Amino acid sequence: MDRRQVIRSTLASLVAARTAIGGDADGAGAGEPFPPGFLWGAATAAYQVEGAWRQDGRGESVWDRFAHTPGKIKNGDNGDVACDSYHRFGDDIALLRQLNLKSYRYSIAWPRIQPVGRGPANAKGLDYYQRLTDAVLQAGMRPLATLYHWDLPQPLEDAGGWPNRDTAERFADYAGIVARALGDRIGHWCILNEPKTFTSAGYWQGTHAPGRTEPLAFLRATHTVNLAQGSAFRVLKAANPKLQAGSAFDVAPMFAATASYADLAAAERWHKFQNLWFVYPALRGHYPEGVLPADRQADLLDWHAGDEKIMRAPLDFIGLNYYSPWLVSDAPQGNGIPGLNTRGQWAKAPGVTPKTDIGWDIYPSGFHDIVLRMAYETGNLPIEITENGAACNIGPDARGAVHDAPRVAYLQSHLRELARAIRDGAPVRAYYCWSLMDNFEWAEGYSQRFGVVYVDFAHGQQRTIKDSGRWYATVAADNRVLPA
Ligand code: IFM
Repeated sequence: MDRRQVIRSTLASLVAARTAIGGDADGAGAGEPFPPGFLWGAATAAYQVEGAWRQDGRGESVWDRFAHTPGKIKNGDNGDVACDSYHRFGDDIALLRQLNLKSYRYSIAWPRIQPVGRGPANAKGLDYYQRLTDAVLQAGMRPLATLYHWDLPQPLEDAGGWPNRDTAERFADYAGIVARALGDRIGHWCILNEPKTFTSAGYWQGTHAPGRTEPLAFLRATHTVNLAQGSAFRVLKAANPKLQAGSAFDVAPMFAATASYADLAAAERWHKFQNLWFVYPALRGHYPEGVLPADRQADLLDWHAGDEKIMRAPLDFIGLNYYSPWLVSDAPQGNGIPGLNTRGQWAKAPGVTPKTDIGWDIYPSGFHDIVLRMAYETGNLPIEITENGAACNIGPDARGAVHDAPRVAYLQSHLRELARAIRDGAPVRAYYCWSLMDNFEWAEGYSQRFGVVYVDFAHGQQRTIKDSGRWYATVAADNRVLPA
């Protein structure tokens, strides 16, 4: 067997094993109630839904610049208008209510608050988020606000971006402005969304804004982001000691491609680098052992004495975003990151697991596994599933209805696995599907639809609840996962 065949057969046997023990089987968690008070919600992010990119004093972000650069986004799309949620947030909150949801996760756009990334607050930007938040509260929902869902003010990128340590201080200033203005009404905060993805796609692979392909800058960006996370945590608490703060970490179970020692070791290294790199600094004040040689910390990360105190933050909860597992194999040739013991590469498993329309593996029991693993890694901190969902690009039929059965199946199978994880002891208290509505899917533009609500971008932004939305509404109402 060549390596590709080995990977395929390994994943095939994993799938078979899971099914045999009930992990993916239809009966797992079916009809099982979630804990009383479990919070059902839906998530969006500012650049993906708001539009109004130049309105009311908003400054330019790295995503405006990236999306306006020809060739960066599929079909030349951008977030200039997106779902026009800036003007339609009342309609969107009404949709959340129709879906029986009790929480809305949305993000605050830094360039609306500080148009050039530093200096005084833009009153109109703050006013927008005050109105949005008040509307969420009036609808009887809990707001969960994300401080950073990737829209770095472009002037800060021009000054070096996340690889520049100063960006951590700028972020803390921004967090302070927002916390003082909104900390009286928003009790729950995600400081960062997916730090792994925005640093690696933005500074290493260059597929996301700001589109840089500089491995060392990427490593330094990760460290600045960890400093920013710790500083913002303290600033939030200073504004209101009662509020709860965490971050939304994108995590994936790392399966070794084969049972060889080399692949097992690579999978473990990759777990530390991809799942724990932004968690341990906050909870323990250091990076996961075995990845970063101690004598390289200063030059690879631009580490200064005392950084362990800055990045440490006793997060109140952990947000987890789960979509797909990774299959990891050793990569003797290295992976282009200098100095770090991260040797390894990950792969999808062509032809083995089903895929969503964006091409991501569908592997529900991986959700159970990573939730439990992260519960263990974080000492059983409360967990909120801050994102989970699928791209499914089915549009309306002749009568305008959207029968997105593959998304229903995806959500159903994953929620059953979540129920199983809770039964196995994971302290999960909330779940947000990604996403409330179809929106700007970063480098994929509008080509990938993740919403449980359809958005007709070409014809007046009309919103239509999909079959998946209707099904999810019954889950939220009954607090249990029923058959579709
Ligand atoms: O759309 C994104 C979101 O912004 C971050 N998490 C993954 C989603 C799907 O790619």
